[in-house]
Amino acid sequence: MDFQEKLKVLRKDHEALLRKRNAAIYVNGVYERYENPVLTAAHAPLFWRYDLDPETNPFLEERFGIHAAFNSGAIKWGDKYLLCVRVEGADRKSFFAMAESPNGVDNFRFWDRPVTMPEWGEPATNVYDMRLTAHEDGWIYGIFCVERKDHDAEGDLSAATAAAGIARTKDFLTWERLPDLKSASQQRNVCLHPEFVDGKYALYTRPQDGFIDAGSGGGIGWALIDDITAAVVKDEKIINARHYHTITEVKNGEGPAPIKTPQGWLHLAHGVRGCASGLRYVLYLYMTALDDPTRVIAAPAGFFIAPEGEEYIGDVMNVTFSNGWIADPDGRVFIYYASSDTRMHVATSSVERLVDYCLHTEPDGFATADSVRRLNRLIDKNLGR
Ligand code: BGC
Ligand code: BMA
Repeated sequence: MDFQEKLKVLRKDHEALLRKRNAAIYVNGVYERYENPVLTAAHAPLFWRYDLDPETNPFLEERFGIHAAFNSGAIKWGDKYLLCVRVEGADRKSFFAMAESPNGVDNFRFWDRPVTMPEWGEPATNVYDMRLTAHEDGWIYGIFCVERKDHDAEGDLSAATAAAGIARTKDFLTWERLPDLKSASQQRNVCLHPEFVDGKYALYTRPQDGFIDAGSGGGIGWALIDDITAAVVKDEKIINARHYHTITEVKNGEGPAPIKTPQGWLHLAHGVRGCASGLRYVLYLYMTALDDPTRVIAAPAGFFIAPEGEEYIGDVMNVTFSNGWIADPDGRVFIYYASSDTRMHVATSSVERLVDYCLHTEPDGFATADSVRRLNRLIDKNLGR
């Protein structure tokens, strides 16, 4: 095949992938999964990957390898479902790129260019996992992890530091970069609460001892910020703690900004435990009070979404991670989650169903006997029906 014929085939296959319809799969009444991932590396435009000039690329080779499309922030923008995707190149650097869909479950397309994120301070080695928040101040904020080499750890090439980068936009094309969050500890999973609390900005944080270890960092934290253009964590309190022998034993972190419901703030988070095969990342839900977003009012036991089938497999195995969801005005909820640091999926539900799940799934009793008691209560109710 000559260059032009090969290119025609590539374009045809790419277009077919982008237009592929997605169908819901029944899971457990709480949410639906979908047949296909919503975004993969293969969705990246051909003009990002190939030099399309036969003079300079006679073999039609890829010149810029795209390796993964995962951990995406999400927001409804007019009638479009927008994702701010963590795209990772073959060179292990990730960057942000916007993608949009007309219906939230398929036909996602990347915008022509990735986000050019202005730098702040020492240029980042890597950026990832943006949480988008439409704040009541009128801006859309993106808070993301900024990774830089740890210059204090001489000789250790993997030593890094994680800080929360803060940027804001009104159109997702131009971003105003604000100073990174100042915090006594490293921060990887920071998310802005959508409303002012006591007249201040409020952040979900995740204090940690080192780059990887949460260590004494007890869980998901909360901090009030006087000035978002010079954000400093002064007091940080843990609102959602980690526990021994649960899905959050090693680490946990807030996902996207919580959804406001009549019964309370609905939160999506990830929990991590360690096992022989490495770290296992699963997703869970909890709720906090409307009049005090730091007071937990529901904490259903166990995971809400965990890897299944091909989701187990990828660059970093056994991971489901989410930093984006969208609640439509009609109550439908689109939960965007990534599997194994490789691809994006969607699960759908409704505010009503998710709140019902939170309020009627019993909390963890932290011991096996309690689990059996809970199970027997359900069996008592059901037997003879
Ligand atoms: C990776 C992240 C990961 C972090 C901690 C970073 O270098 O890019 O995906 O969460 O390390 O393991
Ligand atoms: C983390 C996250 C994600 C990633 C996960 C698994 O610490 O911040 O970027 O999905 O590790 O590698």
